[in-house]
Amino acid sequence: MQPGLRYLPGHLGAEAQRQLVGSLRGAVAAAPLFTPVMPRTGRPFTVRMTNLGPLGWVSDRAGYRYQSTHPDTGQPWPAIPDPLLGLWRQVSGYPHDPEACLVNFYSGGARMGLHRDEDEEDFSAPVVSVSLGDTAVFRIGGPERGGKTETLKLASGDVLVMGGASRLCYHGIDRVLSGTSTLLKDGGRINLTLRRVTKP
Ligand code: MD3
Ligand code: FE
Repeated sequence: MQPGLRYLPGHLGAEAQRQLVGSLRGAVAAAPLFTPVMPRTGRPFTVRMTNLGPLGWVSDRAGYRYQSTHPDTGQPWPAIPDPLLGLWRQVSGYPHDPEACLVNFYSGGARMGLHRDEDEEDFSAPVVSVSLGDTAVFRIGGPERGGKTETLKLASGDVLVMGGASRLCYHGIDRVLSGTSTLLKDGGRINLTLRRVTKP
């Protein structure tokens, strides 16, 4: 495993997972999932997204960026729920709160190609990820494209902390294994990534 990557399988118990899904339902009602498109080409992502917190990550023909409002409603993103702030304070080892929580929703055949998270200014903060719902096949490589990669299955309640050298590693989601969890009524997978965007 990459230095700086911490895998916490089953970190969230069933009740904590259900509570999170409950807060996400309210948030998604206020800030609906949108389908981002690739810069320049306009090709749609297979993953739908929304955000929580003062800043949210968006992608459209103009590029990737963080912004304070939802691209369709123009409204500020809903707040990051307290239990997620508590998780960040517990596992991040970083002395400031996150500014963004990207919510990725994977249904059926959704996937995410290999990429690096590099739109943030502060790479000294880790990215903290929470998986909910169906199990995903997660792929992680090194800091260069085209290097050797390995896979890890991410199940509901698993937490990953990507700090240190792992923070700038290539990673993606190969596929989601449908029917592996009953947490979400209609199946699928939610991934939450808590991020620090600006330098404090
Ligand atoms: C490793 N999300 O939102 S989470 C993303 O499951 C993203 O939705 C995937 O990649 C998902 O950008 C993977 C795990 C993850 C997140 C950020 C990382 C792994 C990472 C940053 C650096 C290295
Ligand atoms: Fe990523």
